Amino acid sequence: VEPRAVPDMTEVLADAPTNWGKWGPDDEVGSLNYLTAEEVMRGVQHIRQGRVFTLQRLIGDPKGDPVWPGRTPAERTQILDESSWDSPDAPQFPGGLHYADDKINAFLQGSTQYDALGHVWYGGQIWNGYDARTTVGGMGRASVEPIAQRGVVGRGILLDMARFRGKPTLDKGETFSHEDLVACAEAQGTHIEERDIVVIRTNFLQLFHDQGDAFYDGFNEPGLVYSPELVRWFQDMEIPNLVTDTIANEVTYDPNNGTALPLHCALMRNLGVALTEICDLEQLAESCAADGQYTFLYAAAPLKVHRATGSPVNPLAIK
Ligand code: UVW
Repeated sequence: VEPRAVPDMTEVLADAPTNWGKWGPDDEVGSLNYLTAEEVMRGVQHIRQGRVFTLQRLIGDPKGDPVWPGRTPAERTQILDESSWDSPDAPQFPGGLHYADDKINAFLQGSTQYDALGHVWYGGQIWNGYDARTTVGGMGRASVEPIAQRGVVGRGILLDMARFRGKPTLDKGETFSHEDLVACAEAQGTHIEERDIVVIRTNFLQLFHDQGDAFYDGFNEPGLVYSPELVRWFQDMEIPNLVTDTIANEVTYDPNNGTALPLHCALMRNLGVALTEICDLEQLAESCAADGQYTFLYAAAPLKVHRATGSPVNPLAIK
C-alpha cells in the first residue's frame, strides 16, 4: 500500500474562514472579545448552588503528569527546608525565622494551560495575520500575556462526551463533530448557546494513569475532527474558548487527511478561539450527572508571563 501523502495545511485550510481584522489590526485575544460584561452576567445567572469546582490537574501528581510528546513534566525542586538551617552557611534572620522554598522547572504547556493565540501557525502567519517571525525569541505578538491581562469569564457548558457515548473514556483516535456536541447537549437536557465556553469531557487521560508509558504508543488522542462545517459552526456560534481534558483538544491526526492538529490552525490561528487543555473535569462531571445542571460560571486567570506561548491555569466552574 502506497503511504498516503499528507497535504500541506495551507491546502487543507485554503478556503477556511478567519476572524483576522475583526477586532482591529492590533488584536491579540481574538474570540475572547466576545466575552463582554453581558456575557459575564449571563454566566453569573448559572450560579445556583454556590458550588465551586477547580479544573486544574495536580502538577507533580504521584501518578504522573500527562504531556504532549517531546515535552517533559514539571519538576519541583526543594531549595530550602528545615534541614537547610542546620548548615552554618544558612542565612540568619532575627528571631530565629526559618522557612521552606522551592521552584519548578516546567513547560508552560506542560500542565493544565491556556495556549497563547500565536502558539500554533502555518503558512508563516499567526493569529490576526501577524508574521510568524514575531515568535522568534519570545512571542512579540499574540502571547498569553493579553489573555492573562483580561481574564476569561462567561457561561460554561459541560459536554460529557464519554457519558454520552456510554463509555468510561473515549478511545484512541475516536472522533466527534459539532453535531455530536449539539446532540450531547440535548441528551443532557440543555443546549449550547452563542458565546458559550465549550467544555468537553472525554476522560481519555484516565488511560495515562492506567497504562503508564504505554499510553504514548501510537499516540492519537480522541477529539473534535476538522470539517469546514465545524469551523463555520464555531464562527457562527461565536465560541470564545474551547476547554477539554485532553492534551491537545482535538483528534491528534485527522483521519481524513492525516494532518496533525488542523483545528489548532482553523480555530485558534484563524478564528482566534482560545484553547484550554489538560483539564480535570471528573468532579464537575460527576456533579453535573447527579444534579442535571451542566451550565455554570466559568472563570480562568492564566498567569501573566511576558511573551509566553502559554500559561498554567486553574480554571473554576461555579454552579
Ligand atoms: C501543541 O500545540 C503542539 O500542543 P498544545 O496545544 O497541546 O500545547
